Amino acid sequence: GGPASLSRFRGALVAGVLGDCVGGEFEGAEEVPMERVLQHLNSLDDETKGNGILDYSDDTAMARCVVQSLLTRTGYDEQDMARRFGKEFSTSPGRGYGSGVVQVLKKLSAPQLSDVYQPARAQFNGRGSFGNGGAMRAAPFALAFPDLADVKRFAGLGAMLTHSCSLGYNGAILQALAVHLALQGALDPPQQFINRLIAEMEEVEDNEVTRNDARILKEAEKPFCERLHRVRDLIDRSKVSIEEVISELGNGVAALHSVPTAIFCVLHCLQPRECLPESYGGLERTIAYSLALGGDTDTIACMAGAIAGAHYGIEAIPQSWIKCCEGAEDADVNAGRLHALYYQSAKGG
Ligand code: R7I
Ligand code: MG
Ligand code: MG
Repeated sequence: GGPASLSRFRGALVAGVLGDCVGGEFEGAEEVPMERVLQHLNSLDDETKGNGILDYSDDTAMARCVVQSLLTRTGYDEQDMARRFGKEFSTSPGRGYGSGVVQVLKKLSAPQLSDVYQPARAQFNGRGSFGNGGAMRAAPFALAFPDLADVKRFAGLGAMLTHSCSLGYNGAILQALAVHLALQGALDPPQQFINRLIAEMEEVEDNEVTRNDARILKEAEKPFCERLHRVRDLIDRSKVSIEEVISELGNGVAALHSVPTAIFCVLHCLQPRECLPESYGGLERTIAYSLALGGDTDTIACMAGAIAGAHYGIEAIPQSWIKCCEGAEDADVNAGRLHALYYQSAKGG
């Protein structure tokens, strides 16, 4: 479809859910041979397996809260979104949440809470979390707001409800930016796409808070920009091993070690790759490749899936995969609603 077509909205929201659901199998695994990844993905096509459903995890549970809040409030409402996170956690605490964020979510479900950003600020001795929990649920912000400045502002604020460290919420901004640009059809050529992301993140990371967090955590002055330069170097090379990707970009639970990685997965898989079946299209390649990195596979595949889905559109997603994943059909319906909200906002209404 063309820029910001319904197909791209549906692709983004549905492929994010798929990445989470199929990635759950390997979360935390140190080494995942591609053979095992392909076996896992092939089993989704196997009707005789009795239509086993793969459950979604916290990534999708929280993204659903973001979607519902943006739709119900027709925009960003911090009180409403915080309340939904708290309620979702108290209803289904077993979705695999990060060990720290659980404390925040318990506090967010308390009805007398007035400053909804306060619980997040109390995390990790007052420094706030740099986990990827803000980034994993950032895609819907790109689907609700047509204006780039709004996407950045609200993706950041929405992440701060649980992640008050700049290395956490800036990762959410980067993920939302990537989905926003992919939705416009700006993912290809990849060099240009990365340059756009770097230019935007130069601005996002140009402040005292970010510099201070980076200093304390012994990272580069603009940590996400530095990682994006590494992504650019890696996509320039004809051959890159999985080990190199992991050592250069990471595959861990920190936003800094997973959002640039997810972006790399999408760009690397724009072309056919030797290690992946010829029958796979770009979206299938992206999901498979993300899982083969190991580590935080559900979250990296979820974020890469959302970006790739925005680029390729819903038609690129195998029906059999959609049928196997909890929440995928819901995501498809909600993508249509976000599409309507996006165009309502675009008209200034
Ligand atoms: O970021 P968060 O919501 O976790 C998301 C991850 C995804 O992979 C999901 O799929 C799920 O599995 O969890 O949860 P947090 O607890 O805020 O952060 C995740 C982890 O990052 C923490 O449990 C810590 O191990 C680590 N972490 C930190 N460690 C030290 N100092 C995050 N921030 C810090 C920190 O400041
Ligand atoms: Mg998860
Ligand atoms: Mg995860």
